[in-house]
Parts: sequence; C-alpha cells; structure tokens
Amino acid sequence: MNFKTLGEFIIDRQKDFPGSSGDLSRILSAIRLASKIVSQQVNKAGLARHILGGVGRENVQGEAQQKLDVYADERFIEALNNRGNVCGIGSEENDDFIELNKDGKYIILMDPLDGSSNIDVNVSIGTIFSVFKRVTEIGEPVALEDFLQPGVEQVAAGYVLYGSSTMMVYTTGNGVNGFTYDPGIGVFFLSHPDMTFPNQSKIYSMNEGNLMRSSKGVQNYVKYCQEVDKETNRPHTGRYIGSLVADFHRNLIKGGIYMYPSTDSAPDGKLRLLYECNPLAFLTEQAGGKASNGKERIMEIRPTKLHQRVPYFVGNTSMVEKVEEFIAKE
Ligand code: AHM
Ligand code: MG
Repeated sequence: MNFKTLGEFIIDRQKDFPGSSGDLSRILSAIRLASKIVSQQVNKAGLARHILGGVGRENVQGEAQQKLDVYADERFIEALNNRGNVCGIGSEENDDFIELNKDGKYIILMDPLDGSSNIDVNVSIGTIFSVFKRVTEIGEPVALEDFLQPGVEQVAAGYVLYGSSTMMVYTTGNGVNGFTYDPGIGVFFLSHPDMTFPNQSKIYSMNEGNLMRSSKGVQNYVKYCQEVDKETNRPHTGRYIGSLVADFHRNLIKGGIYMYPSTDSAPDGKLRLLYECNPLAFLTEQAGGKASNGKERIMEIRPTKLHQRVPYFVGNTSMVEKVEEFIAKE
C-alpha cells in the first residue's frame, strides 16, 4: 500500500510553484473536506429517507433537483467559502454565480452532484470542479467575465467519484493523480499516480436511445464501432452508466470514448461546458487524451453564458479523432 495521503501530496506539489501563497492548496483541501461529507451522505442514501428523492423544484436548466444535489451544493459552497480565498462560485444548481470574498483571487465552477438521476438507484455519481484565477481586479466584486473564461485558462480541475469506493482525481496541469478514500480513517490515499489513457481502447459510451436523433456522422461512427473487423479489433464494447464521472473514470482506466452529441431535440447536446466539459477536458488532455465538440477543441471555446451546453466527445485521442472524421464527412 502506498501511504502517501492527498494532504501530503497537495503540499508536495505546492513546492512546484515557488513563491506560491498556498491558496490553491487551501482550495483543494476544502474540496477534499466537502467531498468526505458528501460521500458519507451518499453512502447512506438508501437508509436516510430525508436525503432521498426530489426537492419538488427544478434548477435553471429545467431538471428536477434532488435533495442530495442541493445538499452537495451547499456543503461545497460552505467549505470553499470558509477558506476565504475564493471570490465566486458558479454551480450547475444555481441560476446565477455566487459572490464570496471579494479579496479572493480564485473562482470555482462546479457540478456538485453529477448523474443525480442515479442517486435513488444506488449507482455511482460524482462531483466535478474547475478552478480559474479571476480576471477582474482583486478587491472588486466578481463579474460574469470571471466565469466565462475558456478552459485553457483553468489552473486546476478534477472530480470526486462516489462509486464502489470514493475517489478524487485531479490535475493542476502537471499530470493526473487519483486518490482512494478510506472511510474507516477518513483519509484519501494516492492509489492511481500519473493516470493516462491506455494505448488500447475499446469502449464507446453513449445513450444510444438518442442515436436516431443524432447526426449522420455520429450514427455512422456508432455503426463503425459495432462492425466486425479483426484487424482493427472491432466491434468495440458498449458501456453506458449515465453518470458522466463514472463513465469518464472507467474510460480513463480502461480506454474509451464518451459521447453526448447534439440531437434534434437538444441541438447543443446536454452537458454543460463550464461545469462538466471543461474540467474533464483538462484532465483528459493531461492524461494524453482529447476532448472535442466534434469539430473543435473544447478548451478553446469561449463561453458566452454560464449554463452553456456543448456536444461532447472525450477520451482516447484515436477514438475522438475517428468520430471527428465521421462528423467532417456528414
Ligand atoms: P446532471 O448534471 O443533471 O446529472 O446531467 C448530466 C448527466 C451526466 O452525468 C450523464 O452522462 C448524462 O447526464 C446522462 O444523460 P442521459 O440520461 O440523457 O443519457
Ligand atoms: Mg451534471
């Protein structure tokens, strides 16, 4: 067993940034703390009736909010606010961004509980986060422009997966590392150092119920994945959990592509650029993969609104480039 803890790792990595104020380390430890609290609630979701089910209202995207969505949102905001160095948070669960300490230099974008339709059925869910430096002056209130930065400006990003075990995976632009939580002693240990997509990849993940409503390019790519061809090791294997973090995590370890394309009924796809796509794109590129909207690099898209959606293709570079080829031909 590797006994390096997440706490030690964060401090070790801080040395890579000489003269650092330690603010980013404090943010990562706030995320670590909130994720432990959320993990504990997620684990007993089946027992605790007061945290299961919907709250009876919808978020700004028209999706039914679950009690645990709201619970996770509140815990992450509290933990980040307590550190005092975050000036604003944009969350999938809130209509507008939240202003925190105007003297803070960092902003956070997050999906506090992704895949929440899976909560009540005991299937993996996750938290996704992204950290940027503000572009407005320290001491001023945060403004929308602080949140609408392209993904290439991220200073850190990651996710927490509440699965068969709880894991935190993150990057500060110097590789991707994964930590597994030991709930007995309340500590995350480094279990997956230097994560990269494997060279061999076989898995494709998509809600195929949407296939007939997707573009010809995507339909042809899925047909390609299903064709039998010994030389190229096809057919590929279909795997779809319906929790982005869980699907992404499996593909990062086993090799694969996750797709949420545009459809007739959702021309911009379903996933949110700022809370879901950018952070996982940063991790992907750090792990040697590729993230695209089918035509362009996700991290170069300049956002125009907080809750913006984009078609999303993410995973092994060879697989993402293959679907891009089919899309270019459509
Ligand atoms: P959410 O943020 O409201 O949970 O929605 C995002 C989720 C992703 O985790 C998942 O990959 C996708 O929506 C599943 O959508 P669908 O049910 O359309 O396949
Ligand atoms: Mg989500």
